[in-house]
Amino acid sequence: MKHKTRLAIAVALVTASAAATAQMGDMKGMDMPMKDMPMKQLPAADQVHKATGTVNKIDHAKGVVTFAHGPVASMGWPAMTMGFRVKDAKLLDGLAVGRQVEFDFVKEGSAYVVTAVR
Ligand SMILES: [Cu+2]
Repeated sequence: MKHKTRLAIAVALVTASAAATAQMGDMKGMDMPMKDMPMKQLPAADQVHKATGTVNKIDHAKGVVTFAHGPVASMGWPAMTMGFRVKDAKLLDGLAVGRQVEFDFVKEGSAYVVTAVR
């Protein structure tokens, strides 16, 4: 009799623990999309982002420089190649294709605008 009770408790415990594990698994699954939710990660509009990159292309007419840039943690960006507008056309003067630079940029509407190059 005592044996049976113990067994029942053991089974109940295992079941409860399995349920808890399953639940944690579910929560873990939910954790990912929550972390990726853009609303929480959206940087402030006037935030200055810093990046390093190699100049890939310079378009003086459009005032656009294309960088192969490294990851930008403040934007949640991986490394990629993309075009940036420049705040001031003079910023393009010191650039040359292949040159490695550090640069600052801000988000202006849907565009990314370089504000400084070092
Ligand atoms: Cu990018």
